[in-house]
Amino acid sequence: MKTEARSGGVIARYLEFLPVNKSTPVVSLGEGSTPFLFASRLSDRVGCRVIIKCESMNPTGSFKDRGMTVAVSRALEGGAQTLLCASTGNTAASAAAYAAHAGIRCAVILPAGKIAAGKLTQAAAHGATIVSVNGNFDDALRIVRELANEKHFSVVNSINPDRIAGQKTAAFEIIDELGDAPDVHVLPLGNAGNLTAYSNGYAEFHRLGHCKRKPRMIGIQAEGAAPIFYRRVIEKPETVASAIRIGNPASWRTAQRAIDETQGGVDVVSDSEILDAQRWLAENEGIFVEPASAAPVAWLLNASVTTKERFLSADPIIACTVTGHGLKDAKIISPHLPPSVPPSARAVRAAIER
Ligand code: AN7
Repeated sequence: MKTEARSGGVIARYLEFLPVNKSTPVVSLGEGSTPFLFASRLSDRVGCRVIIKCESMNPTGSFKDRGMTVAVSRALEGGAQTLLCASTGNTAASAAAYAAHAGIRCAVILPAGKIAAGKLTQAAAHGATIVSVNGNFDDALRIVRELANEKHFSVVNSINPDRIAGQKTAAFEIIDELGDAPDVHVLPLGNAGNLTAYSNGYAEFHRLGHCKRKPRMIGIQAEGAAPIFYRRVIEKPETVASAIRIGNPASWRTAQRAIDETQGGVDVVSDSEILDAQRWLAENEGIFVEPASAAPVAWLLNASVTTKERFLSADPIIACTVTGHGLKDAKIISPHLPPSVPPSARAVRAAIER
C-alpha cells in the first residue's frame, strides 16, 4: 500500500528544478497544480485575454504552500526543531500546517491586531505558538532575523531561498499549460518574494527553451503601503489588504531588477479599488479572493489610458495571480442578510423576486 503524501505536490512534480534530492524527506500537503482559469468577463472589461492563476486553491489557501513544502522539507533534512517566521498571516498559516504535518514545532511572530481572522484561526488550529508583537510586519521580520542564528530555529520566511525556489514552480505550471510564457504577468507586491520567484521561474524555463519569451512583470501595491512604487521605506504602512501591509520589503532589490529587466512596472491601487475588485471578481468570475489578491484585479479594472497604452495594447495574454482565498478575510464583504421570512414557498418566492 502506498502511504506517501498524494503525488502532485510541487516537489514531486518539479524535483529536478528544486534544491532537494532523492533522500530529502518530502513534507507535502499536495500543493501546486492550481487552476489557471480564463476569465471571460474580466477579459471583456480589460480588452485583452486575462488568465487567472488561482493560488488561493493551495492546501492552506495561499501561494505560500509552494515555498513552504521546500523550506520545511529542507529544514527537516537539516534536523530543525522549531520553524520560525514573521508574517502578515498567510506565511504563518502555511508554516503552522506544514510543521504539524512534519511533526515539528512552529512559532509565528505576528503584528498584533493586524492579522485576518481566518489566518489566525489556521495558525491556532495547527498548534503553532503565536507571538503577537506591538509593531508591524517589518518589526516582526527584524526580530526573526535577529533570532535566525540560534541553532534550533529554522526561519521559513522568504529570506530563506528555499521558499523562493518552491514558489517559482507557479511560473513553470503556467508555461507548461500555455505552451509559452504570457506577455504580461501581474500580481500583488508585498515583501516582493513572489514576484522574484515568478521571474526566476520564467527565466529558468526560458534558458531551458521551454518558452520563447519572458513576461513583463508588474507588481501592484496598496497606496498606503507602497515602498517600491514610491522608492522609499514606509515607516507606518496602512491598507485594508493586511497581507501586503509591508513598508520595507525583504526582496525589494531582486524584484526591482526583475521589473526593470522585463520592462515591467510597479503601480498602486487604493483600498476602495481593492475592495470593489474583490467583490467584482467574486460576483463576475466566481473567484473569491482576499483583499491583497484583489489588488492586481483592481489594477486591471481601473487601468488608466497610459497604462493601457504601455502594457495592454497589442492584445497581450495576461496572467494574473490571485494569491489567497477570500474566506481568510471574509469580514470585508459583509453579507447584508435580509430579514428572515415565514417557512412557506410563497414567502420564499416573494423574497427571491423582491
Ligand atoms: C495573499 O504571509 O508576507 O510580495 O507574511 O499573503 O511575496 O510578500 C504575505 C504576503 C500577496 C505578497 N498576497 O507576496 C506573509 C506575507 C497575499 C499574501 C502577498 C502576501 P510577497
